[in-house]
Amino acid sequence: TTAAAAKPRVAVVVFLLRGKTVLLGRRRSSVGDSTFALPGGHLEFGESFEECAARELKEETGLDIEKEMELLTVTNNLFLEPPKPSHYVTVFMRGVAADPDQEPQNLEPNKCDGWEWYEWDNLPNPLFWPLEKMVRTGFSPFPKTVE
Ligand code: 8DG
Ligand code: MG
Ligand code: MG
Repeated sequence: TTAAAAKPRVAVVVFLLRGKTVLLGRRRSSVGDSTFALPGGHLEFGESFEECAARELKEETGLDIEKEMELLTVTNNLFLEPPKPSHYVTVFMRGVAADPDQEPQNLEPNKCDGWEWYEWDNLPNPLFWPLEKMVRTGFSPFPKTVE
């Protein structure tokens, strides 16, 4: 498909927080290969954002997430790189693991090198650029604390 014939798609990704850390994995994909990204994937027909986030997290890491999630932001991302230009409206959710002792598994090793917890002020490099762009503008997925 050419970029003009293709349609924008909706992706839902999730900041899974554990203490001061967030879950990231190094991508294996034609889009953003070898960069660190959040768990997530394509919104399926009829799904809520929360359902999609929970399903993708489970498929990719085996982890369960608390039902209460927040929608943090939405960004518009154009990936013009060949061979397959794509356009995603990416919905960023936030949630916490249902069981803090549950460890992530790399359930899709063809798509990811493995999942690790990273501190927000010590993130790995390079980040997947939609995420990098947010970090550079000062975005944080952690709830604001009252001074
Ligand atoms: P699926 O078949 O499981 O539905 O898809 P997937 O293989 O899990 O898709 P994905 O590439 O992980 O996510 C879909 C798109 O979401 C990805 O191509 C670009 C967009 N996206 C962002 N930021 C992030 C991010 O931090 N993580 C992930 N996984 N995708 C992201 O714009
Ligand atoms: Mg997926
Ligand atoms: Mg994915």
